[in-house]
Amino acid sequence: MEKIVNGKVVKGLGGLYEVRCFACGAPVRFSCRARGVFRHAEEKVTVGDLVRVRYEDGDPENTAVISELLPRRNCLIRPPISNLDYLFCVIAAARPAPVLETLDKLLAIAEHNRIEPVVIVTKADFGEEECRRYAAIYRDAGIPVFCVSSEDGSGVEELRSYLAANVRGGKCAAFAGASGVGKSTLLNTLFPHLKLATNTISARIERGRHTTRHVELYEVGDEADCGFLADTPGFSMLDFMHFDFFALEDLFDAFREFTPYRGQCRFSDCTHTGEGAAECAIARAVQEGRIAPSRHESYKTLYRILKQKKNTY
Ligand SMILES: Nc1nc2c(ncn2[C@@H]2O[C@H](COP(=O)(O)OP(=O)(O)OP(=O)(O)O)[C@@H](O)[C@H]2O)c(=O)[nH]1
Ligand SMILES: [Mg+2]
Ligand SMILES: [Zn+2]
Repeated sequence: MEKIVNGKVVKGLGGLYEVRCFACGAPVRFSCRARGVFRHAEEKVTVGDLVRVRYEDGDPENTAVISELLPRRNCLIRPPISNLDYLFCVIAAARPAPVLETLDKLLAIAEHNRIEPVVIVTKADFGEEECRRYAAIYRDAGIPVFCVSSEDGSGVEELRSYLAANVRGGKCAAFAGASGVGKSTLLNTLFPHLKLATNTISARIERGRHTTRHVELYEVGDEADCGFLADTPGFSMLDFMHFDFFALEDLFDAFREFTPYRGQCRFSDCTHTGEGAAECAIARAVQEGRIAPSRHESYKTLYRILKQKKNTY
């Protein structure tokens, strides 16, 4: 007899998906392919997707297929994952040196998709001073920040408590950021049973070696009330010119600390890209230390790219 159950895609490699099912009997995880209807790009099954799995009772191993993709709340391009509640944006205090512009782009993508952003500064043992400086920028912006070290364990318990309180009850989160910042190492520190592969960073270029190659969701917390947490491959840039993360019109709202100043500039069509504190409430806030200069720089860079894109296409 044919059966249909709902599940969550926790891994996808070479067209083979692992689906964790909720309301099913004996088999809790299915390994299956998607039915032909999903061949269109926009219909491609992604880790984090909620799907329906169809199988023949008695032979689920050989007959299970993903027969339907259920509506998504959000779907990111980089890292490729759907239905996120939290995005943990990971930078290292040093080695590799953080690129705040890339971090700000990632945070903006999370905001735009209504995913709660959290910043993690790893390798605190490499520089407490740097840690504090980066943490201040994001805390002042109203984003939760954790400074941790997998080397000496500092900050790990605090992050573990945050995860236990928030990433539960089916909630879904991902660690994202540049290669070598220590995403997999930190997941291993928090959840030793995961035993994820990690690698040293290149001494010559002080960058990671792209050790993690696929997105995978792991069940964390109490079994009866678990959440899902993904490790993802590192990336070095977010190309707003060639990927449609969001449009120029969405930019302002993607910087949460800007929104209290909405409508307070002298001209209603202010682009907030100038330095004139008399005209622009954002420029004034930067000058008076209420918005971090680096955040305004990232905004201006994104403004330029999205404006050029709008004029080109
Ligand atoms: N000193 C120090 N080293 C760390 C810390 N966390 C990670 N590392 C080291 O950083 C290197 C890279 O760590 P990974 O966990 O593989 O980095 P990743 O972010 O998963 O990298 P990709 O999978 O390539 O995206 C390893 O040599 C780790 O031992 C830390 O808190 N302190
Ligand atoms: Mg990794
Ligand atoms: Zn302005």
